[in-house]
Amino acid sequence: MVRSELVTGVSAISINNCKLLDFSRFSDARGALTPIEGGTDAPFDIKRIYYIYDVPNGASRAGHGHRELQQVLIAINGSFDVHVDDGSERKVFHLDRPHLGLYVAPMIWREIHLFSLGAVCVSLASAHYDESDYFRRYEDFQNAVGESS
Ligand code: T46
Repeated sequence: MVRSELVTGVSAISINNCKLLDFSRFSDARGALTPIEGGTDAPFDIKRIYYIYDVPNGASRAGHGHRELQQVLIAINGSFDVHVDDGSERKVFHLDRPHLGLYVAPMIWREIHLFSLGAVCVSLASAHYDESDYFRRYEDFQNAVGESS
């Protein structure tokens, strides 16, 4: 089964659309390698990659929602907690392995907390950077969820 089958067909706004993806690992005496291909391992074509690093102790990132953007978040080093919220329910995913990715669906509020020392968060994104895709205020996000239900 391709990864995209895990997330297609679920159109309602729900934290249940957010899934942990366990990517392949090729390990041998030299170490390990994890490949991620857009459209199969990641359930969308990857248009952008960015990473978050040098996070000071106690700092949090994100704290916003996206209208259309799909993402996969990976703790490529260290660990952190991703809080996902669909306007009524909230769930926390602890990411701490470079072969584990969290698929974050559109219309999900996300916050990232508890970065370990040296943690690096890689984000694979389905679209180029577009500020108009963001909900920067939680009330705006909740209103949009209400309008679409
Ligand atoms: C998300 C979490 C996990 C760009 O110019 N291009 C980019 O692709 C991105 C992502 C950001 N920026 C600029 C915009 C801001 O001036 O970088 C600055 C910091 O961005 P932001 O405050 O949005 O960073 P985070 O860590 O709060 O959120 C980011 C992503 O924006 C967001 O999509 O889900 O990482």
